[in-house]
Order: sequence, then structure tokens, then C-alpha cells
Amino acid sequence: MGKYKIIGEPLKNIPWEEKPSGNHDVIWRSDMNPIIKRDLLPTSNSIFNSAVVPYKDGFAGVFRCDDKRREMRIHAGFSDDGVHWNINPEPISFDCDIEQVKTFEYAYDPRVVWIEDRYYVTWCNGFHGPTIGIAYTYDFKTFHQLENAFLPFNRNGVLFPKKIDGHFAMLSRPSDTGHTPFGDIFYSESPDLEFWGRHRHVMAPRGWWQSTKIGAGPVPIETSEGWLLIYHGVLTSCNGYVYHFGAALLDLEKPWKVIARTEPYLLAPRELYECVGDVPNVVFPCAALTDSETGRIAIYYGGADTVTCLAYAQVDELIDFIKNNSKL
Ligand code: BMA
Repeated sequence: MGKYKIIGEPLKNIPWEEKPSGNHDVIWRSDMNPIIKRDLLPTSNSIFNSAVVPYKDGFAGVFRCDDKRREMRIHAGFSDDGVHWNINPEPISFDCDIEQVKTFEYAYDPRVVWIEDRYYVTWCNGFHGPTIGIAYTYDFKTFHQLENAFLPFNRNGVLFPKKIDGHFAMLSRPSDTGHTPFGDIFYSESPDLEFWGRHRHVMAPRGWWQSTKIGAGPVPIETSEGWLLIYHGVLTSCNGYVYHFGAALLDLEKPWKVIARTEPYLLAPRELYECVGDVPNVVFPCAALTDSETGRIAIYYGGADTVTCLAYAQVDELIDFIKNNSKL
């Protein structure tokens, strides 16, 4: 048994590679990166910022595939090992009986989460500007779209994997219509996934790698030490935005309360596939798999808005790092 506990299911077949000896980082990259190349589909310009979950004996996911018109769409996909993926060539077509909602303009940066009895997908949904779309599925074949969570403009809507104090809970990042040179993480709750309120401020940008804006990444991971939130932080260089990721621990019962937050980043764009692509210098985490038995965490992230990559962390080491390198 490790020092800290991931509160969740075991996942024996979690993708995993040991940390290379001599690597002193808390998060290390897969040798197989990028695990999904930009042209996996004949029509795809890029496949990145995508979300995966355990499904049956393997894995399923929702993938951001920008096509060769550069239109942003999300597609379902399946995998036996979490590394090699079959992505449907056709984008998800949502069942939706809400007149205004069903005619959305674009869809990107999905997250997927199991809550109680089904999988929910949230994504950045084009509705007169970006806002947070929500749908649910049981089988990754049929998707039922619900009301958008918020007014535009908003991005990085990430649901918690269970109700908190009896309500659904979501992190989000109010934004603008463009590339948003600001952004804090907020918390909101809902009795029914339709009406959202009780908005709370969670974290603001702060210094260096997270000085321009921050946004929730993967679905928060429940641990004995709090909700483990991996998030992206952006700095503005003379060459544009640079996306990193860091992590925080949030209070289990009142998740808008930050317990600890990394002062140094955990991963920065360094490899060629993170620095060269449609948008250079971007690592953008959108999903994490966990194994409660071994404390292994596999993180899926987009590289340079072009490809999908995998990185790993060990829960004891990651939480110790957050606690020992925290500045609130
Ligand atoms: C954000 C989103 C992300 C993207 C990032 C970097 O605003 O569009 O999808 O990864 O910018 O370009």
C-alpha cells in the first residue's frame, strides 16, 4: 500500500511505462508519443485534446478531430489497451430535442466522466461563441445532448465524478470569443445538470508559467488528500501563448477551497511534438486514468494542437510534490 489513496476502482490494464532511470520529474512521457498521430483519419488535420475512460474490458474515448476544412468536431473511439485507438471516421451526431441547442456550430476539447450510471461528455460548444456543452451516453454510440451549462463565453467545463453535497459539480473557465488573455477557474453546482448556480471562485492565474490564464484539465481525481486537479497554465511569451501543466489539491467537501498548488510546473512543452505543430508550445491535458491499487496515473494530453500524447505519474510522488512545492 502506498502513502496516499486514490479513491476509485482498480484498473489492472492501465497503460504504463516505468519512469526512465535518471529522470527526476514527477510526470514522465510515454516513449510511444505521440500515441495518436494527426492523420489517423483520412479526413483529419489533427487529433488532440481528447478524453478517454475505462470501458468494458478496454477503453473508450471522445476525440477532438479537426478536419481538413479546419472544422472542429468530436468523434468517439475505442481501444483495447488505451494506446492504439480506432476512432470513428464520422463525428458524433447528438440526439437532441432542444431546438436551439441541437444546431451547434463546433465542438472541441472534450472531457468524459462516469457519474453514477452513465458517461457524461462535456466540451467547448459553439453557441454564438464558446460555452459548455453536455451530453450523456451509455455505449459511445448514441449520445443525448442536454442544455448547455452556461451562457457564452466559457471553456474547459469539467464535471466532478460524483455529486458533491447532493449536487452535480463542474469547474469552468469563463472566457471571451477569441483566444482569451485571462482566465480563472470557477466551481458551479446543479441539481439536475440543467440549472447551474452557487458559483464559487477556485483559483486565479498567478506568476510565471500560470500568469495569463489557467483551466481545469482532466476530471478531478478523488484521493485521501483531496481532489487532485491537474490543470493547464499559460504564459504569454514574445512568441505567443505557452501551455504547461501543474496540479492542485482541492478540499473534498468544498472543492472551491484550494489546499495546495504547485509553484513549479509539472510538464512544459519540450519535445518536438509539443513544440512543432499547428499551435507550437502547447501541452494540454484532458483526461487521466487511475489504478487505485498501484497508484498509477496515465495522463492524456494534446501536443501542439496537433497530436495526442500520454504521460505518467505515481500518486504518492505527485501528491508529495504538490504539498512540498505549494504556494497558495
Ligand atoms: C485554447 C483552446 C485549446 C487549445 C489552446 C492552445 O484556447 O483552443 O483547444 O489547445 O487554446 O491553442
